[in-house]
Amino acid sequence: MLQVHHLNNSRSQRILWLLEELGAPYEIVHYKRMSPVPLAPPELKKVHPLGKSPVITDGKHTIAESGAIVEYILDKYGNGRLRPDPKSDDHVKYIEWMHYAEGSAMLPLMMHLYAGFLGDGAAPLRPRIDSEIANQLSYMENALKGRDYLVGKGLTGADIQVVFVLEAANASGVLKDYPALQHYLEAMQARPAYKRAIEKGGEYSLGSNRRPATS
Ligand SMILES: N[C@@H](CCC(=O)N[C@@H](CS)C(=O)NCC(=O)O)C(=O)O
Repeated sequence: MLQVHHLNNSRSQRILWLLEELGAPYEIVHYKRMSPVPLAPPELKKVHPLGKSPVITDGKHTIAESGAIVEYILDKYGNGRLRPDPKSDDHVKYIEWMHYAEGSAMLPLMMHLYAGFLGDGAAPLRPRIDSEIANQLSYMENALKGRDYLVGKGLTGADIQVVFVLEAANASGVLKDYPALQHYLEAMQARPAYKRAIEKGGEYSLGSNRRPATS
């Protein structure tokens, strides 16, 4: 059976949510962030050399990187659900959002997190980080204004990718000025499958990762 190697307070919450939306069978193998520095425990490196989460194992496959995992699961268990028809224009937009979440949107938020550890020493970096966060959040805010989903008229894997970004932004306190993003995030978090995934995954509080040398 498909196993999700799930780290508390992490991106692997996405994968649990996806599997709950699909009603696909899976098992969770739990890993707990270490203390006082909340990195992943070394056991995760036995599953995949990067030692990060999410990682899934399914038969002969071990797959890291959440976007790749979402696509693999949709290919194998989706039966056409949660992504647009591959021949449609929406599919082109879907691919763009899928890659955008980790490829562009997360970077300034991670820089914000790390800069926070440096205190005043990070002052020269702040304007660049803040303007890039505003650039990314404004882009998503405009895309979601008046819409329930990023692409088409229903949930897709791209929403699942982007929602983690917004949760990270929220935990950093930078989502206040973006009403469409807040509304979208609340609607996603109210979905029954999202809530089931939270119950099964256990602790999920991204604010608790805000200590030195974590990701
Ligand atoms: N781009 C990767 C990022 C994976 C990643 O950095 N995961 C974090 C959790 S959100 C992690 O495992 N951090 C623990 C560590 O680095 O020790 C993905 O989307 O899967």
